[in-house]
Amino acid sequence: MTLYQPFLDEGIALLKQSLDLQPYPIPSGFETKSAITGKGSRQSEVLTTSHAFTSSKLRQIRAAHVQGGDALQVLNFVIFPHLNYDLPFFGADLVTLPGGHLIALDMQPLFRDDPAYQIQYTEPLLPTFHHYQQHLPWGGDFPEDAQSFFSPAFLWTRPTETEVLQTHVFNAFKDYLQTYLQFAAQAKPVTDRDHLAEIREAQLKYVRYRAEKDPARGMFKRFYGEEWTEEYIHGFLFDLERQLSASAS
Ligand code: DBV
Repeated sequence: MTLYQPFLDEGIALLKQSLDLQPYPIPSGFETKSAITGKGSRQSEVLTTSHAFTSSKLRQIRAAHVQGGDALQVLNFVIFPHLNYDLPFFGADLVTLPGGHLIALDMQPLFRDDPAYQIQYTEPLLPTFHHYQQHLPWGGDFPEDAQSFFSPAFLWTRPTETEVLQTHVFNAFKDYLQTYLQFAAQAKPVTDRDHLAEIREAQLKYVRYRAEKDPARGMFKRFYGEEWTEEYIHGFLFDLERQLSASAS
């Protein structure tokens, strides 16, 4: 069963409807990766596929899709805007492990504590958030140092019924992405030098945090080894620093 394939398909379809979508290069060796886990009759394949696009306002739209049977399904889907837009990040972390489902859905702000920014990029999402929160209760503890990266519309839940993923979580994913695409459609390029510097700083802070604390690191290392994993994290999943140093040299 590939629980999250419909999310990936629907996400890409929504992107295509509203963006001038182009392919974003995936470093070779990372488009698909497979490993066999377990022993004897319990052997199974864990397949990770990568998907990536770019548009005039969105620097990197990328997804990592891990498929390893009923008890191992992950879709991590993130949008990183170009550095001359003040758009938030779109982030979906849809995770199914032997212990259950874990869903994180948000538009992560560049400037969390700026009231004008909140009015522009968080408040419009709050009715959607409150609607889904009725069906998707707060998922409990999560890492303290991650809190400053999430918006007040952070949907964080641990559904116990798989059906909830196919209904409420699927609808929430579509609504969050659609709202994000409306923000992107309205966004105007930033030209102020100081503001551009702030955006760059906030983007770097975010990707550094996510690369350093990637909760999938342990899983990827077990399946595919340390070298592949670190290269995947820094060269594809959270590649901003690499991209900036490549364009500076
Ligand atoms: N998470 C990623 C990427 C993944 C991924 C790139 C490609 O950022 C998967 C895969 N997330 C993934 C897996 C787990 C989680 C958990 C496999 C389970 C780890 C485990 O239990 O072994 C949101 N994801 C989580 C958790 C959170 C998030 C809070 C629980 C982690 C914990 O309790 O330690 N999304 C994640 C996050 C940010 C975000 C931390 C920060 C800004 O956007």
